[in-house]
Amino acid sequence: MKDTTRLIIVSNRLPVVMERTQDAWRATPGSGGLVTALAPVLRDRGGVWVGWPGTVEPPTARLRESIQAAVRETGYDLAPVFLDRREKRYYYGVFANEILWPLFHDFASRCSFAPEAWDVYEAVNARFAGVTAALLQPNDFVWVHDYHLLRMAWHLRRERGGQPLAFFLHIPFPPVDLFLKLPWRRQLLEGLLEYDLVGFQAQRDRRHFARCVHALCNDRYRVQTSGSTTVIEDRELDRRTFAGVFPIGIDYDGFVRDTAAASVAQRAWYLHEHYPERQIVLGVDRLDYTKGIPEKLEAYRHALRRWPELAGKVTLVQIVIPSRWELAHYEQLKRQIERLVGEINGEFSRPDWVPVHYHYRSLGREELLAYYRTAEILIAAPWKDGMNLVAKEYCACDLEERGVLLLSEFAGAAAQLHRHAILFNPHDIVGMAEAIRRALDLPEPQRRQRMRRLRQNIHKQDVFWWVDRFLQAALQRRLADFPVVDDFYPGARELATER
Ligand code: GDG
Repeated sequence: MKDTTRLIIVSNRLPVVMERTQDAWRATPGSGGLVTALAPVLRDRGGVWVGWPGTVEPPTARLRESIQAAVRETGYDLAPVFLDRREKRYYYGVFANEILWPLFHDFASRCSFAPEAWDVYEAVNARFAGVTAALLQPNDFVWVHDYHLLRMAWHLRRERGGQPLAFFLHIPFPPVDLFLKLPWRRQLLEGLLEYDLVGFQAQRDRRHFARCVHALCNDRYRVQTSGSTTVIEDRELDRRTFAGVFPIGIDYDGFVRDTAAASVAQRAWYLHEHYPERQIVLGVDRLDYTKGIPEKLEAYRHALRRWPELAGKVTLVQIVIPSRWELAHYEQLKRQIERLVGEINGEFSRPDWVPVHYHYRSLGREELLAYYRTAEILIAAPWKDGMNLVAKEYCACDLEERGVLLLSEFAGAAAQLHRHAILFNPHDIVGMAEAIRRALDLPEPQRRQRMRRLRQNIHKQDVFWWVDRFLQAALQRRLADFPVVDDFYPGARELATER
Protein backbone atom coordinates (compact mmCIF):
# COMPACT_ATOMS: atom_id res chain seq x y z
CA MET A 1 0.00 0.00 0.00
CA LYS A 2 1.35 3.45 -0.87
CA ASP A 3 2.25 5.59 2.15
CA THR A 4 -0.12 8.32 1.04
CA THR A 5 -3.11 5.96 0.95
CA ARG A 6 -5.39 6.30 3.95
CA LEU A 7 -7.25 3.17 4.99
CA ILE A 8 -11.00 3.46 5.66
CA ILE A 9 -12.43 0.33 7.25
CA VAL A 10 -16.22 -0.01 7.17
CA SER A 11 -18.00 -2.71 9.14
CA ASN A 12 -21.33 -3.16 10.83
CA ARG A 13 -19.88 -2.48 14.26
CA LEU A 14 -17.27 -0.06 15.44
CA PRO A 15 -14.48 -1.76 17.40
CA VAL A 16 -15.92 -0.16 20.54
CA VAL A 17 -19.38 -0.62 22.02
CA MET A 18 -20.99 2.44 23.66
CA GLU A 19 -22.94 1.68 26.82
CA ARG A 20 -24.87 4.12 28.91
CA THR A 21 -24.04 4.18 32.61
CA GLN A 22 -26.15 6.30 34.97
CA ASP A 23 -25.01 9.72 33.76
CA ALA A 24 -22.32 9.06 31.17
CA TRP A 25 -21.36 6.93 28.19
CA ARG A 26 -18.76 4.22 28.51
CA ALA A 27 -16.82 2.66 25.62
CA THR A 28 -15.87 -0.98 25.94
CA PRO A 29 -13.72 -2.82 23.37
CA GLY A 30 -15.74 -4.96 20.94
CA SER A 31 -15.13 -8.69 20.56
CA GLY A 32 -15.39 -11.19 17.71
CA GLY A 33 -13.25 -12.24 14.80
CA LEU A 34 -13.25 -9.01 12.83
CA VAL A 35 -12.09 -6.74 15.64
CA THR A 36 -9.48 -9.23 16.78
CA ALA A 37 -8.09 -9.31 13.25
CA LEU A 38 -8.27 -5.65 12.19
CA ALA A 39 -7.69 -3.61 15.33
CA PRO A 40 -3.91 -4.28 15.35
CA VAL A 41 -3.69 -3.35 11.66
CA LEU A 42 -5.40 0.03 11.99
CA ARG A 43 -3.43 0.74 15.15
CA ASP A 44 -0.25 0.12 13.16
CA ARG A 45 -1.21 2.04 10.02
CA GLY A 46 -3.65 4.66 11.26
CA GLY A 47 -6.90 5.45 9.41
CA VAL A 48 -10.64 5.59 10.10
CA TRP A 49 -13.13 2.90 11.15
CA VAL A 50 -16.76 3.52 10.13
CA GLY A 51 -19.46 1.54 11.94
CA TRP A 52 -22.41 1.35 14.30
CA PRO A 53 -21.53 2.12 17.94
CA GLY A 54 -23.85 -0.57 19.32
CA THR A 55 -26.56 1.66 20.82
CA VAL A 56 -29.99 2.66 19.50
CA GLU A 57 -30.16 5.82 21.61
CA PRO A 58 -30.40 9.11 19.67
CA PRO A 59 -27.01 10.57 18.71
CA THR A 60 -26.73 13.37 21.26
CA ALA A 61 -23.70 15.66 21.41
CA ARG A 62 -22.66 13.85 24.57
CA LEU A 63 -22.69 10.46 22.86
CA ARG A 64 -20.67 11.81 19.93
CA GLU A 65 -18.12 13.34 22.31
CA SER A 66 -17.78 10.06 24.20
CA ILE A 67 -17.09 8.25 20.93
CA GLN A 68 -14.42 10.78 20.05
CA ALA A 69 -12.92 10.32 23.52
CA ALA A 70 -12.62 6.59 22.75
CA VAL A 71 -10.37 7.49 19.79
CA ARG A 72 -7.60 8.19 22.31
CA GLU A 73 -7.80 4.54 23.40
CA THR A 74 -8.07 2.97 19.96
CA GLY A 75 -5.27 4.97 18.30
CA TYR A 76 -7.27 5.64 15.09
CA ASP A 77 -10.36 7.66 14.13
CA LEU A 78 -13.92 6.42 14.56
CA ALA A 79 -16.88 7.54 12.39
CA PRO A 80 -20.20 6.40 13.88
CA VAL A 81 -23.28 5.39 11.86
CA PHE A 82 -26.33 5.59 14.13
CA LEU A 83 -29.28 3.21 13.96
CA ASP A 84 -32.64 3.42 15.67
CA ARG A 85 -34.46 0.51 17.28
CA ARG A 86 -36.45 -0.43 14.17
CA GLU A 87 -33.40 -0.29 11.94
CA LYS A 88 -31.44 -2.44 14.35
CA ARG A 89 -34.26 -4.97 14.31
CA TYR A 90 -34.75 -5.22 10.54
CA TYR A 91 -31.31 -4.50 9.08
CA TYR A 92 -29.28 -6.32 11.73
CA GLY A 93 -31.66 -8.69 13.50
CA VAL A 94 -33.72 -9.84 10.52
CA PHE A 95 -31.93 -9.21 7.21
CA ALA A 96 -28.36 -9.87 8.34
CA ASN A 97 -28.96 -12.45 11.04
CA GLU A 98 -32.18 -14.22 10.05
CA ILE A 99 -31.73 -14.18 6.28
CA LEU A 100 -28.12 -13.80 5.14
CA TRP A 101 -26.41 -15.52 8.08
CA PRO A 102 -28.44 -18.77 7.93
CA LEU A 103 -28.60 -18.89 4.13
CA PHE A 104 -24.86 -18.30 3.67
CA HIS A 105 -24.16 -21.07 6.22
CA ASP A 106 -26.47 -23.55 4.42
CA PHE A 107 -29.31 -23.27 6.97
CA ALA A 108 -31.99 -22.23 4.47
CA SER A 109 -34.80 -23.59 6.64
CA ARG A 110 -33.94 -21.02 9.34
CA CYS A 111 -34.41 -18.05 7.00
CA SER A 112 -37.35 -15.74 7.41
CA PHE A 113 -37.55 -13.76 4.17
CA ALA A 114 -39.50 -10.84 5.66
CA PRO A 115 -40.16 -8.33 2.81
CA GLU A 116 -40.01 -5.26 5.10
CA ALA A 117 -36.43 -6.14 6.09
CA TRP A 118 -35.14 -5.47 2.57
CA ASP A 119 -36.10 -1.78 2.53
CA VAL A 120 -34.44 -1.20 5.86
CA TYR A 121 -31.29 -3.09 4.75
CA GLU A 122 -31.12 -0.83 1.68
CA ALA A 123 -31.66 2.34 3.72
CA VAL A 124 -28.99 1.43 6.26
CA ASN A 125 -26.49 0.47 3.54
CA ALA A 126 -27.19 3.88 1.97
CA ARG A 127 -26.55 5.59 5.33
CA PHE A 128 -23.21 3.81 5.73
CA ALA A 129 -22.34 4.99 2.22
CA GLY A 130 -23.33 8.58 3.13
CA VAL A 131 -21.18 8.68 6.29
CA THR A 132 -18.23 7.22 4.38
CA ALA A 133 -18.66 9.61 1.42
CA ALA A 134 -18.60 12.59 3.78
CA LEU A 135 -15.14 11.79 5.09
CA LEU A 136 -13.48 10.59 1.89
CA GLN A 137 -10.32 12.23 0.58
CA PRO A 138 -8.85 11.55 -2.88
CA ASN A 139 -6.19 9.08 -1.72
CA ASP A 140 -8.42 7.02 0.52
CA PHE A 141 -8.89 3.34 0.05
CA VAL A 142 -12.26 2.01 1.26
CA TRP A 143 -12.39 -1.53 2.56
CA VAL A 144 -15.87 -2.76 3.48
CA HIS A 145 -16.43 -5.85 5.60
CA ASP A 146 -19.00 -8.56 5.71
CA TYR A 147 -22.54 -9.53 4.90
CA HIS A 148 -24.22 -6.57 6.60
CA LEU A 149 -22.94 -4.28 3.84
CA LEU A 150 -23.31 -6.18 0.57
CA ARG A 151 -25.11 -3.20 -0.99
CA MET A 152 -22.96 -0.36 0.31
CA ALA A 153 -20.80 0.04 -2.80
CA TRP A 154 -23.92 0.36 -4.94
CA HIS A 155 -24.88 3.48 -2.95
CA LEU A 156 -21.36 4.83 -2.55
CA ARG A 157 -20.74 4.66 -6.31
CA ARG A 158 -23.66 7.02 -6.79
CA GLU A 159 -22.08 9.56 -4.43
CA ARG A 160 -18.39 8.99 -5.19
CA GLY A 161 -18.02 7.35 -8.61
CA GLY A 162 -14.42 6.32 -9.17
CA GLN A 163 -13.11 5.79 -5.63
CA PRO A 164 -11.41 2.37 -5.21
CA LEU A 165 -13.76 0.13 -3.24
CA ALA A 166 -13.03 -3.33 -1.94
CA PHE A 167 -15.03 -5.84 0.05
CA PHE A 168 -14.20 -8.88 2.15
CA LEU A 169 -16.75 -11.52 3.08
CA HIS A 170 -15.88 -13.13 6.42
CA ILE A 171 -18.55 -15.81 6.19
CA PRO A 172 -18.96 -18.46 3.47
CA PHE A 173 -20.66 -17.71 0.15
CA PRO A 174 -23.48 -20.19 -0.55
CA PRO A 175 -23.80 -22.54 -3.50
CA VAL A 176 -25.96 -21.31 -6.36
CA ASP A 177 -29.04 -23.45 -5.57
CA LEU A 178 -29.23 -21.89 -2.10
CA PHE A 179 -28.46 -18.36 -3.25
CA LEU A 180 -31.30 -18.59 -5.78
CA LYS A 181 -33.82 -18.76 -2.94
CA LEU A 182 -33.13 -15.13 -2.01
CA PRO A 183 -35.92 -12.82 -3.18
CA TRP A 184 -33.29 -10.07 -3.67
CA ARG A 185 -30.67 -12.29 -5.32
CA ARG A 186 -30.03 -10.10 -8.34
CA GLN A 187 -29.76 -6.85 -6.35
CA LEU A 188 -27.32 -8.42 -3.91
CA LEU A 189 -25.05 -9.71 -6.66
CA GLU A 190 -25.21 -6.40 -8.51
CA GLY A 191 -24.31 -4.67 -5.25
CA LEU A 192 -21.21 -6.84 -4.90
CA LEU A 193 -20.25 -6.24 -8.51
CA GLU A 194 -19.91 -2.51 -7.78
CA TYR A 195 -16.75 -3.28 -5.77
CA ASP A 196 -13.43 -3.41 -7.59
CA LEU A 197 -12.32 -6.36 -5.51
CA VAL A 198 -14.37 -8.93 -3.62
CA GLY A 199 -12.33 -11.15 -1.29
CA PHE A 200 -13.34 -14.55 0.07
CA GLN A 201 -11.95 -16.82 2.76
CA ALA A 202 -11.64 -19.96 0.63
CA GLN A 203 -11.77 -21.23 -2.93
CA ARG A 204 -15.12 -22.82 -2.16
CA ASP A 205 -16.65 -19.36 -1.61
CA ARG A 206 -15.07 -17.74 -4.66
CA ARG A 207 -16.26 -20.65 -6.78
CA HIS A 208 -19.84 -20.34 -5.52
CA PHE A 209 -19.84 -16.60 -6.13
CA ALA A 210 -18.53 -17.00 -9.68
CA ARG A 211 -21.21 -19.60 -10.42
CA CYS A 212 -23.96 -17.35 -9.03
CA VAL A 213 -22.85 -14.41 -11.18
CA HIS A 214 -22.71 -16.66 -14.20
CA ALA A 215 -26.16 -18.14 -13.49
CA LEU A 216 -27.95 -14.88 -12.64
CA CYS A 217 -26.15 -12.04 -14.39
CA ASN A 218 -24.91 -13.67 -17.55
CA ASP A 219 -26.74 -11.10 -19.69
CA ARG A 220 -24.48 -8.28 -18.59
CA TYR A 221 -21.39 -9.79 -16.93
CA ARG A 222 -18.75 -12.17 -18.31
CA VAL A 223 -17.06 -14.47 -15.80
CA GLN A 224 -13.53 -15.82 -16.29
CA THR A 225 -11.44 -17.72 -13.77
CA SER A 226 -7.71 -18.17 -13.73
CA GLY A 227 -6.27 -20.20 -10.83
CA SER A 228 -7.56 -18.77 -7.54
CA THR A 229 -8.94 -15.57 -9.07
CA THR A 230 -12.07 -14.72 -11.03
CA VAL A 231 -12.41 -11.64 -13.20
CA ILE A 232 -15.93 -10.43 -13.91
CA GLU A 233 -16.34 -8.03 -16.77
CA ASP A 234 -19.25 -5.60 -16.89
CA ARG A 235 -20.01 -5.37 -20.62
CA GLU A 236 -22.24 -2.30 -20.20
CA LEU A 237 -19.78 -0.11 -18.31
CA ASP A 238 -16.52 -1.68 -19.51
CA ARG A 239 -15.44 -2.27 -15.91
CA ARG A 240 -14.02 -5.24 -14.04
CA THR A 241 -14.50 -6.77 -10.61
CA PHE A 242 -11.88 -9.16 -9.31
CA ALA A 243 -12.84 -11.98 -6.94
CA GLY A 244 -9.92 -13.50 -5.03
CA VAL A 245 -9.18 -15.74 -2.06
CA PHE A 246 -7.54 -14.26 1.04
CA PRO A 247 -7.70 -16.60 4.05
CA ILE A 248 -7.77 -14.36 7.11
CA GLY A 249 -4.93 -14.77 9.63
CA ILE A 250 -4.31 -13.80 13.24
CA ASP A 251 -1.79 -11.55 14.99
CA TYR A 252 0.45 -14.58 15.57
CA ASP A 253 3.35 -12.76 17.23
CA GLY A 254 0.94 -10.94 19.52
CA PHE A 255 -0.64 -14.22 20.65
CA VAL A 256 2.76 -15.83 21.21
CA ARG A 257 4.04 -12.84 23.15
CA ASP A 258 0.98 -12.55 25.38
CA THR A 259 0.83 -16.30 26.00
CA ALA A 260 4.46 -16.36 27.11
CA ALA A 261 3.69 -13.87 29.90
CA ALA A 262 4.27 -15.20 33.40
CA SER A 263 0.69 -14.41 34.42
CA VAL A 264 -0.69 -16.64 31.63
CA ALA A 265 1.80 -19.41 32.42
CA GLN A 266 0.69 -19.30 36.03
CA ARG A 267 -3.01 -19.51 35.13
CA ALA A 268 -2.28 -22.36 32.72
CA TRP A 269 -0.38 -24.23 35.39
CA TYR A 270 -3.23 -23.70 37.81
CA LEU A 271 -5.76 -25.12 35.33
CA HIS A 272 -3.58 -28.17 34.83
CA GLU A 273 -2.98 -28.68 38.50
CA HIS A 274 -6.67 -29.35 38.77
CA TYR A 275 -6.57 -32.07 36.13
CA PRO A 276 -3.48 -34.18 36.83
CA GLU A 277 -2.96 -36.99 34.29
CA ARG A 278 -5.96 -35.79 32.36
CA GLN A 279 -6.08 -34.47 28.82
CA ILE A 280 -8.14 -31.36 28.35
CA VAL A 281 -10.19 -31.16 25.17
CA LEU A 282 -11.12 -27.51 24.69
CA GLY A 283 -13.99 -25.96 22.73
CA VAL A 284 -14.37 -22.16 22.38
CA ASP A 285 -17.37 -21.07 20.33
CA ARG A 286 -19.80 -18.19 20.10
CA LEU A 287 -23.32 -19.36 20.87
CA ASP A 288 -24.35 -20.13 17.30
CA TYR A 289 -26.11 -23.01 15.53
CA THR A 290 -23.43 -23.01 12.82
CA LYS A 291 -20.72 -23.97 15.32
CA GLY A 292 -21.94 -27.58 15.80
CA ILE A 293 -21.76 -27.50 19.62
CA PRO A 294 -24.52 -30.10 20.28
CA GLU A 295 -22.98 -32.55 17.80
CA LYS A 296 -19.60 -32.09 19.47
CA LEU A 297 -21.16 -33.00 22.82
CA GLU A 298 -22.92 -35.99 21.24
CA ALA A 299 -19.62 -37.20 19.80
CA TYR A 300 -17.91 -36.85 23.18
CA ARG A 301 -20.72 -38.80 24.83
CA HIS A 302 -20.38 -41.48 22.16
CA ALA A 303 -16.64 -41.73 22.87
CA LEU A 304 -17.21 -42.06 26.64
CA ARG A 305 -19.78 -44.83 26.08
CA ARG A 306 -17.67 -46.70 23.58
CA TRP A 307 -14.37 -46.51 25.47
CA PRO A 308 -15.12 -46.69 29.22
CA GLU A 309 -11.39 -46.61 29.92
CA LEU A 310 -11.47 -42.87 29.06
CA ALA A 311 -13.27 -42.19 32.37
CA GLY A 312 -11.13 -39.88 34.49
CA LYS A 313 -8.57 -39.43 31.69
CA VAL A 314 -10.23 -36.69 29.67
CA THR A 315 -12.18 -33.51 30.39
CA LEU A 316 -14.07 -31.49 27.82
CA VAL A 317 -13.91 -27.78 28.67
CA GLN A 318 -16.59 -26.15 26.53
CA ILE A 319 -16.69 -22.38 26.60
CA VAL A 320 -19.72 -20.79 24.97
CA ILE A 321 -19.63 -17.06 24.45
CA PRO A 322 -23.05 -15.38 24.72
CA SER A 323 -24.11 -14.02 21.33
CA ARG A 324 -27.39 -12.90 19.70
CA TRP A 325 -29.18 -14.52 22.61
CA GLU A 326 -32.21 -12.33 21.99
CA LEU A 327 -33.04 -14.36 18.85
CA ALA A 328 -35.29 -17.39 19.46
CA HIS A 329 -33.03 -19.93 17.70
CA TYR A 330 -30.12 -18.98 19.95
CA GLU A 331 -32.15 -19.34 23.14
CA GLN A 332 -33.26 -22.82 22.02
CA LEU A 333 -29.69 -23.76 21.21
CA LYS A 334 -28.52 -22.67 24.66
CA ARG A 335 -31.14 -24.89 26.28
CA GLN A 336 -30.16 -27.82 24.04
CA ILE A 337 -26.46 -27.46 24.97
CA GLU A 338 -27.23 -27.19 28.66
CA ARG A 339 -29.46 -30.27 28.54
CA LEU A 340 -26.73 -32.29 26.84
CA VAL A 341 -24.05 -31.15 29.31
CA GLY A 342 -26.38 -32.13 32.16
CA GLU A 343 -27.08 -35.53 30.60
CA ILE A 344 -23.41 -36.33 30.02
CA ASN A 345 -22.33 -35.23 33.48
CA GLY A 346 -25.31 -37.09 35.00
CA GLU A 347 -24.36 -40.29 33.20
CA PHE A 348 -20.60 -40.35 33.77
CA SER A 349 -19.55 -38.14 36.71
CA ARG A 350 -17.62 -39.72 39.59
CA PRO A 351 -16.56 -38.18 42.89
CA ASP A 352 -13.15 -37.34 41.40
CA TRP A 353 -14.19 -36.50 37.81
CA VAL A 354 -16.71 -34.38 35.98
CA PRO A 355 -16.51 -35.10 32.23
CA VAL A 356 -17.73 -31.71 30.90
CA HIS A 357 -16.82 -28.31 32.31
CA TYR A 358 -19.21 -25.85 30.73
CA HIS A 359 -18.81 -22.05 30.85
CA TYR A 360 -21.41 -19.75 29.37
CA ARG A 361 -19.66 -16.37 29.47
CA SER A 362 -16.98 -14.27 27.79
CA LEU A 363 -13.47 -14.83 29.01
CA GLY A 364 -10.81 -12.20 29.61
CA ARG A 365 -7.94 -12.46 27.15
CA GLU A 366 -5.54 -13.81 29.76
CA GLU A 367 -7.95 -16.55 30.78
CA LEU A 368 -8.60 -17.49 27.15
CA LEU A 369 -4.88 -17.70 26.41
CA ALA A 370 -4.30 -19.84 29.50
CA TYR A 371 -6.91 -22.32 28.27
CA TYR A 372 -5.36 -22.33 24.79
CA ARG A 373 -1.92 -22.88 26.26
CA THR A 374 -2.87 -25.68 28.57
CA ALA A 375 -5.37 -27.77 26.57
CA GLU A 376 -3.94 -30.89 24.90
CA ILE A 377 -6.59 -30.81 22.19
CA LEU A 378 -8.77 -28.13 20.63
CA ILE A 379 -11.93 -29.19 18.87
CA ALA A 380 -13.79 -26.85 16.48
CA ALA A 381 -16.80 -28.54 14.90
CA PRO A 382 -18.69 -25.98 12.75
CA TRP A 383 -21.17 -27.20 10.15
CA LYS A 384 -19.86 -24.32 8.11
CA ASP A 385 -17.51 -21.45 9.02
CA GLY A 386 -15.84 -18.70 7.00
CA MET A 387 -12.49 -19.41 8.62
CA ASN A 388 -12.55 -20.15 12.39
CA LEU A 389 -9.93 -18.02 14.09
CA VAL A 390 -10.15 -19.98 17.32
CA ALA A 391 -8.38 -22.91 15.60
CA LYS A 392 -5.50 -20.67 14.55
CA GLU A 393 -5.25 -18.91 17.90
CA TYR A 394 -5.04 -22.24 19.72
CA CYS A 395 -2.07 -23.32 17.59
CA ALA A 396 -0.28 -19.99 18.05
CA CYS A 397 -0.66 -20.28 21.83
CA ASP A 398 0.58 -23.87 22.02
CA LEU A 399 4.10 -22.77 22.91
CA GLU A 400 5.21 -26.28 23.88
CA GLU A 401 3.95 -27.66 20.54
CA ARG A 402 2.30 -30.67 22.10
CA GLY A 403 -1.32 -30.01 21.21
CA VAL A 404 -3.60 -31.50 18.58
CA LEU A 405 -6.02 -29.54 16.40
CA LEU A 406 -9.29 -31.35 15.69
CA LEU A 407 -11.11 -29.49 12.97
CA SER A 408 -14.34 -29.73 10.99
CA GLU A 409 -13.87 -30.22 7.25
CA PHE A 410 -16.35 -27.40 6.71
CA ALA A 411 -14.38 -24.66 8.46
CA GLY A 412 -12.60 -22.37 5.99
CA ALA A 413 -9.46 -23.07 8.05
CA ALA A 414 -9.54 -26.71 6.90
CA ALA A 415 -8.47 -25.68 3.39
CA GLN A 416 -5.28 -24.25 4.87
CA LEU A 417 -4.61 -26.62 7.78
CA HIS A 418 -5.89 -29.97 6.52
CA ARG A 419 -2.49 -31.60 6.22
CA HIS A 420 -1.59 -31.36 9.89
CA ALA A 421 -4.89 -31.07 11.74
CA ILE A 422 -7.11 -34.12 12.31
CA LEU A 423 -10.20 -33.45 10.22
CA PHE A 424 -13.68 -34.84 10.70
CA ASN A 425 -17.17 -34.49 9.30
CA PRO A 426 -19.25 -32.71 11.99
CA HIS A 427 -22.41 -34.49 10.81
CA ASP A 428 -20.85 -37.88 11.52
CA ILE A 429 -21.07 -38.42 15.30
CA VAL A 430 -19.26 -41.77 15.21
CA GLY A 431 -16.50 -40.40 12.96
CA MET A 432 -16.08 -37.39 15.25
CA ALA A 433 -15.83 -39.66 18.32
CA GLU A 434 -13.16 -41.69 16.52
CA ALA A 435 -11.28 -38.51 15.68
CA ILE A 436 -11.34 -37.52 19.37
CA ARG A 437 -9.98 -40.95 20.28
CA ARG A 438 -7.29 -40.67 17.64
CA ALA A 439 -6.22 -37.27 18.96
CA LEU A 440 -6.11 -38.53 22.56
CA ASP A 441 -3.88 -41.45 21.49
CA LEU A 442 -1.58 -39.54 19.16
CA PRO A 443 2.03 -40.11 20.26
CA GLU A 444 4.05 -37.08 21.25
CA PRO A 445 6.50 -37.06 18.31
CA GLN A 446 3.57 -36.89 15.87
CA ARG A 447 1.87 -34.19 17.89
CA ARG A 448 5.02 -32.13 17.82
CA GLN A 449 5.59 -32.60 14.12
CA ARG A 450 2.01 -31.71 13.21
CA MET A 451 1.81 -28.74 15.56
CA ARG A 452 5.12 -27.30 14.39
CA ARG A 453 3.90 -27.37 10.79
CA LEU A 454 0.54 -25.86 11.71
CA ARG A 455 2.24 -23.04 13.58
CA GLN A 456 4.68 -22.34 10.72
CA ASN A 457 1.78 -22.06 8.32
CA ILE A 458 -0.29 -19.80 10.61
CA HIS A 459 2.76 -17.65 11.36
CA LYS A 460 3.60 -17.18 7.70
CA GLN A 461 0.08 -16.21 6.70
CA ASP A 462 -0.72 -14.01 9.68
CA VAL A 463 -3.13 -11.08 9.77
CA PHE A 464 -0.50 -8.66 8.48
CA TRP A 465 0.14 -10.96 5.50
CA TRP A 466 -3.60 -11.03 4.94
CA VAL A 467 -3.95 -7.23 4.94
CA ASP A 468 -0.88 -6.74 2.74
CA ARG A 469 -2.00 -9.29 0.18
CA PHE A 470 -5.51 -7.90 0.11
CA LEU A 471 -4.42 -4.28 -0.27
CA GLN A 472 -1.80 -5.14 -2.85
CA ALA A 473 -4.32 -7.08 -4.91
CA ALA A 474 -6.90 -4.30 -4.53
CA LEU A 475 -4.56 -1.51 -5.53
CA GLN A 476 -2.61 -3.25 -8.33
CA ARG A 477 -5.34 -5.56 -9.61
CA ARG A 478 -2.82 -7.72 -11.43
CA LEU A 479 -3.36 -11.45 -11.25
CA ALA A 480 0.27 -11.87 -10.13
CA ASP A 481 -0.57 -10.03 -6.89
CA PHE A 482 -3.34 -12.41 -5.87
CA PRO A 483 -2.51 -15.28 -3.52
CA VAL A 484 -2.69 -18.74 -5.06
CA VAL A 485 -4.63 -20.85 -2.60
CA ASP A 486 -5.18 -24.61 -2.29
CA ASP A 487 -8.49 -25.88 -3.55
CA PHE A 488 -9.98 -28.21 -1.00
CA TYR A 489 -12.93 -30.57 -0.96
CA PRO A 490 -13.88 -32.25 2.33
CA GLY A 491 -13.67 -35.78 0.88
CA ALA A 492 -9.98 -35.20 0.23
CA ARG A 493 -9.12 -35.69 3.90
CA GLU A 494 -8.54 -39.41 3.64
CA LEU A 495 -5.85 -38.71 1.07
CA ALA A 496 -4.44 -35.75 2.97
CA THR A 497 -3.87 -37.53 6.27
CA GLU A 498 -1.94 -40.32 4.55
CA ARG A 499 0.67 -37.93 3.21
C1 GDG B 1 -16.48 -14.49 11.84
C2 GDG B 1 -16.71 -15.71 10.95
C3 GDG B 1 -14.24 -15.88 10.64
C4 GDG B 1 -14.21 -15.56 21.42
N1 GDG B 1 -14.55 -15.70 22.71
C5 GDG B 1 -13.81 -14.86 23.41
C6 GDG B 1 -12.96 -14.20 22.55
N2 GDG B 1 -13.25 -14.65 21.32
C7 GDG B 1 -12.60 -14.24 20.06
C8 GDG B 1 -11.69 -15.35 19.60
C9 GDG B 1 -11.68 -15.15 18.10
C10 GDG B 1 -13.06 -14.59 17.82
O1 GDG B 1 -13.59 -14.11 19.05
C11 GDG B 1 -14.01 -15.63 17.22
O2 GDG B 1 -13.64 -15.77 15.87
P1 GDG B 1 -14.13 -16.99 14.96
O3 GDG B 1 -13.39 -16.93 13.68
O4 GDG B 1 -13.88 -18.27 15.67
O5 GDG B 1 -15.70 -16.84 14.76
P2 GDG B 1 -16.78 -15.62 14.42
O6 GDG B 1 -16.94 -14.71 15.57
O7 GDG B 1 -18.02 -16.34 13.99
O8 GDG B 1 -16.14 -14.77 13.20
C12 GDG B 1 -15.51 -16.64 11.03
C13 GDG B 1 -14.13 -14.59 11.39
O9 GDG B 1 -15.32 -13.80 11.29
C14 GDG B 1 -12.95 -13.75 10.87
O10 GDG B 1 -13.02 -13.59 9.50
O11 GDG B 1 -13.12 -16.69 10.94
O12 GDG B 1 -15.69 -17.75 10.18
O13 GDG B 1 -17.90 -16.41 11.34
O14 GDG B 1 -10.75 -14.20 17.73
O15 GDG B 1 -10.43 -15.18 20.21
N3 GDG B 1 -12.07 -13.31 22.96
C15 GDG B 1 -12.00 -13.05 24.30
N4 GDG B 1 -12.83 -13.65 25.21
C16 GDG B 1 -13.75 -14.55 24.80
O16 GDG B 1 -14.50 -15.08 25.62
N5 GDG B 1 -11.09 -12.18 24.75
